[in-house]
Amino acid sequence: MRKTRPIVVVTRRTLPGGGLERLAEQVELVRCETDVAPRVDQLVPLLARAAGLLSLTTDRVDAALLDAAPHLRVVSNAGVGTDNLDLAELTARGIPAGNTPGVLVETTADLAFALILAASRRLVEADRYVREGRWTGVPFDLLLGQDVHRATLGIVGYGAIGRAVARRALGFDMTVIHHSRTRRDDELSRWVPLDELLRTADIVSVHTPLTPETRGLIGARELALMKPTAVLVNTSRGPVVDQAALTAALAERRIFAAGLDVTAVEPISSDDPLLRLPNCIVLPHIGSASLATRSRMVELAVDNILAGLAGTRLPHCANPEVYTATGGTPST
Ligand code: 8YV
Repeated sequence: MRKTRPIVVVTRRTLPGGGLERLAEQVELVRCETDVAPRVDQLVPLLARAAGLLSLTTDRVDAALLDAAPHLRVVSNAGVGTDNLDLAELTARGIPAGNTPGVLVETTADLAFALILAASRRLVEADRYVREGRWTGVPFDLLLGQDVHRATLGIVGYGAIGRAVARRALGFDMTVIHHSRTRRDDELSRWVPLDELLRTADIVSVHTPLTPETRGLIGARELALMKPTAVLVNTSRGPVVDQAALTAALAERRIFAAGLDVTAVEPISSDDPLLRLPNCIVLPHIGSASLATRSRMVELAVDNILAGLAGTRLPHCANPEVYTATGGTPST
């Protein structure tokens, strides 16, 4: 008789790459029939017998959801951010949670740099100008932007992605400064207090995870410290920046422009005032969205699921304390 396979719920119909096919060879895969985050009432009925949950960073995994999954042995997020997971609750229940650090660093840094260039040089506005048939002559002061080369780049949150952006900045002869919890200079960049960074930088790029300490880190006071010519780029999490304060600063031209891959609420409402501002670029959270990188993220998420089901340590565990808190035996 064939051994019953553990049930793993995946919160999407499909994910890029071959990871899910590999997973399906070893488990009973239950897919949510949706391409976007499922509603809780869609997800809950699937979880009753689930041993594993493969989630994305847009799926909230909290106590209420976990109550519906009494047999869960592992949660695996296909993403590096874990602010969608209640890690304390998972640890208390002895459930290890995986994430996918490393593989998306360079792809996300590419996008941050694309936003730095696009917002500084007004690329989206310029493209619209051409498409709207307004390119009928070339006024000398047409779409004047800010230079990126030799500018000062201020990186807020100096982890792997922040450092990858700093490396790219060297090719543009930029001066790089950063602010992070750890006060440490390196060969790429000098640590400075946040206020000094905001006053000095021509371009501010945000790369902190979302935590209680970083929520609203860039608010009205911080925006007021920035130069009127400054550009703000955020590819981390929307709530790190106070969006109402940013909207006001951009509308009143107190800073030059913003490039956002993330917003306070995702998806952003189509009538959000931010979308009416010509000096703001808004992307639909595509930082890690290259085919190769998203495929690798799924592969890592699958590795984490399989390790969790086998009762071995997850290759990338976001709550390693689960192994000590439960005396080395996470929930089985
Ligand atoms: C998301 C991200 O995973 O990894 C993260 O933390 O924010 C992204 O890479 C991606 O948008 C899929 O939800």
